Amino acid sequence: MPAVVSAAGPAGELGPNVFGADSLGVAEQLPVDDDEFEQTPSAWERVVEAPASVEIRVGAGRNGGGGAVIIVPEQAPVAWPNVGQRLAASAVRTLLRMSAWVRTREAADGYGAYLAIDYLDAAGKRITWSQSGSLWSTHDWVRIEMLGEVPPDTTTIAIRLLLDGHGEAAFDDVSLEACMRSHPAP
Ligand SMILES: [Ca+2]
Repeated sequence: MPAVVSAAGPAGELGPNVFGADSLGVAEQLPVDDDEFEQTPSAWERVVEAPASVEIRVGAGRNGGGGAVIIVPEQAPVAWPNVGQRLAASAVRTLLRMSAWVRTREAADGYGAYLAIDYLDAAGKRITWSQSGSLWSTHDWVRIEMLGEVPPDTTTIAIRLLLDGHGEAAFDDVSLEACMRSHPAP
């Protein structure tokens, strides 16, 4: 008789401590200014060097509304043009969940379009960062989500929507949540 191997793995591993939505605890929505890119002037900071461009404009978003669009022409260096904004940091070890809708057109030559959170100390120096998976080539609107954890000494975070590469990426409907741990940090 061949040994029977369960595709689900040892049953003993499927206990209450399996990582997943249940382990994130209660999520609290954090305020993101102009999260739908519909305000003028917008609270978003644009970080870009010509000939790349970052614009917040009507028609660039979902359903014809406002959105942020990053365009990097072929002759521009591959860098990290982005729209971002700073917020006071949640407590150390808080899990953050950020999401946004993203669309790309012929994104290539780099990591692609993605989301990131920078963790900054009191002097404004970046301690580290978290980033999402990326989208490239040409894709219609898709929601990208990422998780990050606030490291020690963080006083400010900066959320960013980026395009590393050539091509075009548009972003809309940004959400940021703090997920309270069910167990206190040691
Ligand atoms: Ca919008």
